[in-house]
Order: sequence, then C-alpha cells, then structure tokens
Amino acid sequence: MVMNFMSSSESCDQLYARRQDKIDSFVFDERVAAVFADMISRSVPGYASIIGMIAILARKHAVAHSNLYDLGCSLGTATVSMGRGIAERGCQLIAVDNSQAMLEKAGEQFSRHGLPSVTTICNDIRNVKICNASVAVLNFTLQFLPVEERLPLLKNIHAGMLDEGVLILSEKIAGSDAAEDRSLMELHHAFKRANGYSDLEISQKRAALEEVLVPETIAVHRQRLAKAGFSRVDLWFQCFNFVSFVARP
Ligand code: GEK
Repeated sequence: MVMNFMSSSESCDQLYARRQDKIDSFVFDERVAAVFADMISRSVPGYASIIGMIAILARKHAVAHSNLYDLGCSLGTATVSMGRGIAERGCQLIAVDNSQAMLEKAGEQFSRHGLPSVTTICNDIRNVKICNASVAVLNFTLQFLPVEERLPLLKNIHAGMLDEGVLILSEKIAGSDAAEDRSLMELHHAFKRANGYSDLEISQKRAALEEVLVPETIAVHRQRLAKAGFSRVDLWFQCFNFVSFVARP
C-alpha cells in the first residue's frame, strides 16, 4: 500500500510488536534509526507524496548559491529530494539532526545518491544559525520541540531567509475540536492497521509518543507562523491528521 524508502540492509519496524510492561518515552536512537524508513512510510499518510513534492517546491524556489536546510533530517530523505530538484544551481544542502544514529545513516544515503557535498550537522536545530536560505524544510520535526520553543525557532528561520525563500512545514495536527480530533485519529489508526501494525503496536507507540510529540491545530500553526514574521501561509497538503504548509517571509 505504501511507497517504501527502505534499502535492502534495512529492516521492518517491529519495535512495539511485543507487549512491554513499561513504555519508555520515544527516542531517536540506533534501534529507531535502523527501522526508520519502514516506520515513517507505514505511519505517516502521504509521506511519499510530501517527499516527492519537496523536490518540486525546491526546484521552484531554490535561488542560485543559496542554502537549503533540512532541519530534523532523520535519514536525509527530504535532503535527497531537494538535491534532485536543484541540480546545477550551486546551492548548499545542509542536513541537521541531533540524533547521531540518524545522521550516520543519512550520510550513507547521501553517498548512495551521489550527494557527497551535503553538509551534515549533528546538533539541536535550536542551535543552528540559519543564513542565506531559499528553502528550509521542517518535515515532521517542529512537533518534537516543547511548545514554547517553537516560535523562537521559526523566528530564527525567518530571520535567515531570503525574500524569495520558502519554509516547508509538515506536521501531525490536532483536530479543531474533540470530534474532528477523534475522527482524524481513527482514520490514522486505520491507515496504520492497513499497513500491518497491530492494535498493540499502535497503542504502545502512541503511549511512547504521548509527551514527546505534541500536535497542534492548523489555526495555531498559522497564528505562530504569522507571529514569526511569515507574511503568507498556504496549506498545500493534508491527509487525515498530517499536513504540510508553505510559508513565505
Ligand atoms: C524526514 N524530516 O524523513 N534538533 C535536531 N533534530 C531533532 C530535534 C532537535 N531539537 N528534535 C527532533 N529531531 C524527516 C523526518 S522525524 C519525524 C523527521 C518523525 C529529529 C529527530 O532526531 C528525528 O530524526 C526527526 O527530528 C523527526 O523527512 O519521526 O515523526
């Protein structure tokens, strides 16, 4: 059912398949990095489409000799997609993640795709100064920051962007009221079941993410982006409770 980004050496996500007495908070460690391609394809509706469209958006908006950032890059799949979109423009691709395990795999992926010149930064995205940026990607990363840290990060991105630049912000969202929230969540769980996750896996993963991934409504995202200085925000993708915006300075 889903497009999969796994290479032959990567394995199927079974991290929550066995019943656990105590569910620890979710962390992006070696065990997650080893199965991440499979995990994200089977868990995020529309992930393949978003990755594909990031190439189109980068092609349209990348300015020659500017920087393109993938913030919270995981395996660098969005970086690779941008790289495809912007060949020959003299842009610098910069991939940032604070998980060493993820970045090691991202580095392998960049070599495999003929992108050895990607700059990889193992650091918290809150510590990275953004400059000369024509494209900045936050593909399902902002949701992992404490809520009060989100506006300062968006202001930092806005301050480092060229006038013609774009921020691509993808997030898991909360529904605008309890009924919508429940309905979107049920659809998301149906998607996961259709991709082979059991009810036990779904509920244990949900518990692990409970305090780690805090979704917000579309309205809250729009308000915060405006507060950070973005003058125009377009919702270009939604599938169930997963959305992506393009924001312009
Ligand atoms: C993709 N964008 O495949 N600083 C740096 N990295 C962070 C931070 C932080 N403060 N918080 C979380 N991360 C990717 C998918 S996954 C989304 C992004 C998901 C990193 C974290 O280590 C992980 O690699 C990534 O953000 C989130 O297009 O798992 O739902």
